[in-house]
Parts: sequence; C-alpha cells; structure tokens
Amino acid sequence: MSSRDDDNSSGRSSDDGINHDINDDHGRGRGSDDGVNHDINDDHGGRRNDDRSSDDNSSGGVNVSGNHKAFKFEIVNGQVTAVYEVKDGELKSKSLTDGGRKSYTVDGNDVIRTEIKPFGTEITRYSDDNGDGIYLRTSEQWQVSSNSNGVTPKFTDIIHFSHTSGDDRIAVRSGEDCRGGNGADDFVVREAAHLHIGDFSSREGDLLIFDTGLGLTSRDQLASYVTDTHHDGQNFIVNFGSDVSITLVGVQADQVSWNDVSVLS
Ligand SMILES: [Ca+2]
Ligand SMILES: [Ca+2]
Ligand SMILES: [Ca+2]
Repeated sequence: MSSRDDDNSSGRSSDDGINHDINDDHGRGRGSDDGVNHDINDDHGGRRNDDRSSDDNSSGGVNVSGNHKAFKFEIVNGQVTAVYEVKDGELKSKSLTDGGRKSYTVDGNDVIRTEIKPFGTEITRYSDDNGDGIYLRTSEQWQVSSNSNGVTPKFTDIIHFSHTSGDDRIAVRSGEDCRGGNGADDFVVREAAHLHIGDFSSREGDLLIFDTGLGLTSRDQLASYVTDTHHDGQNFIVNFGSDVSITLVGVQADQVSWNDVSVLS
C-alpha cells in the first residue's frame, strides 16, 4: 500500500475519483497477497525464465513476432522525411502526416511523433538505444485538450513501453510484448485490440487498468463485454468479441481476478 501511495504522487493524486477506484481495488485484491498465492510464487519464478526464451510466437494466435513494434526513420538535416514499420524483416512505408494528423520531430537521438486524437494529442517517443537504426517505442503520453468534449482518458502522464524492477506504468498496445518486470506495475490498456502481457503477476501487485477513453464506466460494464475466457495450457486469455482479446502469458485461471482490474472513467 505505502509504495503505491508514493507512486500516486507522480500522477494519480490529482484525480480523487481515480485514486478511489484504485485504492479500493488494493484493499481487496492486494492486502491478502501474502500467503494466498504462495504456490503462484513458485510458478512464476520458473515460468518467467522460460518465457524469455519461448516468446517467439508460442502463444496461440497472438502475433508477438519480434516482441515489439519496430520502426525506421529517414532523417535528413534533422527532419524526419520517411517512416517505415519493420514487419517480418521488411520495411512498410507509413504515412508521414496521415492527412495532417501526424507529425514527426527529431529530439536528440529520439524521434517524437505527435498525433491528433479525438481527445487531444498523443505523443509517442521512439528510441534507438543500440544504434542499429531500428527504433522502438519507449513511451507515450496522451494530452487531453481543454476543449475536448465527450469521453476522455484519465491517464495523462507519460507511460512506458519498457520496464524497471520498480513500479512501472506500462503501455499495453497491440504488437507489443508488454512486460512490467518486478514490482507492482500498472498495465494501462488504451486500445481495443489483441493485446499481450508477458509477465502479469497479481501477486506482485500488477494491475490491469482500462483507460480507453472509449466510454467504459465500470468493471461490471467491462465484464459484460467478455465473450469468453479460457486457459490454453499456457496462457490465460480473455476475449471481448473476435477483434479484442487480452492474453496473460503464463497466468493460470486462478491467478487473476477482477480485483486485478481497474476501469478509469
Ligand atoms: Ca535499435
Ligand atoms: Ca516493474
Ligand atoms: Ca510486475
């Protein structure tokens, strides 16, 4: 609890409503962590290591090839002049402006994409840490414009695609093999797609947070969209119709519950 509360200072404290939801969850879901999930502990220890080596498309239907969406940019005189997504070893050209909705800028060694969204602006940072010319998404931030009306997301801080051993806020996006590492990590779901979380651990205090800006109002409402849950022998999979699913790699059906889920609205 205390570490979570500290964590709040960076983003949550500004919104009472959000804190309430999350803290309520903690009371029920987290307080009893010790003891209850002892054998889960062991499971995770072993499975974690296995996951790393068996990530390559072993997870039934979910495309996790390459683990992360990868991009290439042509940069001329400090300007991004072309954008490609690297898919299956091939470069797929992407629109540079998408009809004026997108723009790219160079920031040091990073590339930043700004995209106009119904709620405001999405800012995505891409980095090439190993200098091989392939960029990965490192963070994203949704800025809500003051004149946006309708449904808006609640999380407006930067959230990350890479993890630390501490408590992280991880962006859950299609095409990413999302991982939080150790610590109580918030996996922030922001899009309706086939999503994949590589190391969800209720025992560590990981949370699935739905902040879609799509009008979800409660866990009950979210639950009403579930069309199927099953375990495929390796992973726990929740389907919301045929176009949307969440795969929790290496998670048993009894290792996750609605107490691990928070819906921001
Ligand atoms: Ca790279
Ligand atoms: Ca972490
Ligand atoms: Ca974690």
